[in-house]
Amino acid sequence: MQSNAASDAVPQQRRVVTAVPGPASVALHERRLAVVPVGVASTVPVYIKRAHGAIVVDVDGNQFIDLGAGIGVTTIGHTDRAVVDAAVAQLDDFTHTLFTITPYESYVRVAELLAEHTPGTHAKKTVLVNSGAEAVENGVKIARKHTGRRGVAVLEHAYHGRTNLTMAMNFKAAPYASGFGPFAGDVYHAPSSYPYHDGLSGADAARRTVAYLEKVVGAPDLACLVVEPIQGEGGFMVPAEGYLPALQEWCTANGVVFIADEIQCGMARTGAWFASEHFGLVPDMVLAAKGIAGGLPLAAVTGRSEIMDSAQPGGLGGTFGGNPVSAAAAVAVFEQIEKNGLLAEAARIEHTLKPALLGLQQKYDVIGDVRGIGAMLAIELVQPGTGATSKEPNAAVVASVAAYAAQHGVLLLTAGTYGNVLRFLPSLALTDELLADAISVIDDAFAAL
Ligand code: PLZ
Repeated sequence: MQSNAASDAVPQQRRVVTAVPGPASVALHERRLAVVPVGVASTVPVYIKRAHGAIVVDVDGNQFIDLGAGIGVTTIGHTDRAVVDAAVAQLDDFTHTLFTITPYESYVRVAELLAEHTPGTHAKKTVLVNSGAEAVENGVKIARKHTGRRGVAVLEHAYHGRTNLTMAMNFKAAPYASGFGPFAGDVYHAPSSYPYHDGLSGADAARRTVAYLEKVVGAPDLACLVVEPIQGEGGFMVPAEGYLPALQEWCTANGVVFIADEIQCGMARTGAWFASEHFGLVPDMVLAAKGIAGGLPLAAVTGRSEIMDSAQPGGLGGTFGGNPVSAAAAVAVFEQIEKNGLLAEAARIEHTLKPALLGLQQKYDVIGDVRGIGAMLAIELVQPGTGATSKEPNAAVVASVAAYAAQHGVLLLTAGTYGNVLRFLPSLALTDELLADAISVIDDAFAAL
């Protein structure tokens, strides 16, 4: 389908024509402050008018290179033509019936595609919901029903959402949970693998995690272990080799449902359909959201059929879950990844960006660690001179570099338990040319410190 959408006319170029934020953004921000609570904070208060590929354009006409993709959502690029066309066609047909009242094909197709593309060849079933947090909630709920157990284990530095249960599952109290209690019980935070800080082998880190689970909870009371194969908000930690397989093995041996929260690291982000593949994992359940529908709200819980079918008819669902427009967009996302070989684009981005970041690490001793896989890379910032020893967090540098980058037309996300990580989560549509331009801005940002 040919389209004349304005977004198609967005040149893939960085361009800063006003102060950032510009006057139109400042005016909108004033209106917003009067009617939107401060709890909803925006990292960069520039108001967006349109976006395409790896560029977003604000209301003042500034064009930003988007290295965040709305926290890993527009993975195949903003306003991907096939995704927009699929959504528009569905909007014309119908916008809602409620799958649990009168169903439609696209929901079923998304479930088929997830069964095909999540790790493992076993029979799988999928329930579609609205957000990542809701996928986590449903994964836990189904695991509890299946096992008849109550305990939920998560890892240190984890992030799982902002609902009541998921607030209890996050590692970081501030800002996610502070003052919002009481929280759900039976959630246990086990030590994780964070090679840059703990220096442990995968086997030793796994022994530590398992010892915690066995002593503090006990397998007979544990329904599930929820892990992000590569932690997102926590700071893109890639666990030591063998760590995750050892955890999965322990879960299998003890009847604990092993749930991979692939909400940030899944859907082609790391050059595999799901990051679990890099570690040889075949999770009992995979949670997907963010990148699955090109920016439309959709999330999924895909699991072994016998586990998923433990929930009674009527026990799963929700008014908007698996919305037909979102589901149609998701089918197009799967097709585009396949048709355009986008897994290779994630690898391309790693091959260009990782050496560049390692180059910056040689130049600036506040860059303590460079890590990640595919288009999910990060640098951890430490106090000058402590990188080889105490690795003291340096959140101030992260804030200045991100602010400098925004002022110069590059949107860069922060992360990390200590706020001292810069993460690179661009869309796979980011060209090498734009990437080189963004890196030069970031280099300048460090030089300007
Ligand atoms: N699990 C691994 O990364 C969402 C949070 C943005 P929702 N991460 C971005 C913010 O500040 O709210 C996330 C995640 C992992 C679960 C979630 C939750 O997904 O769609 O935001 O509910």
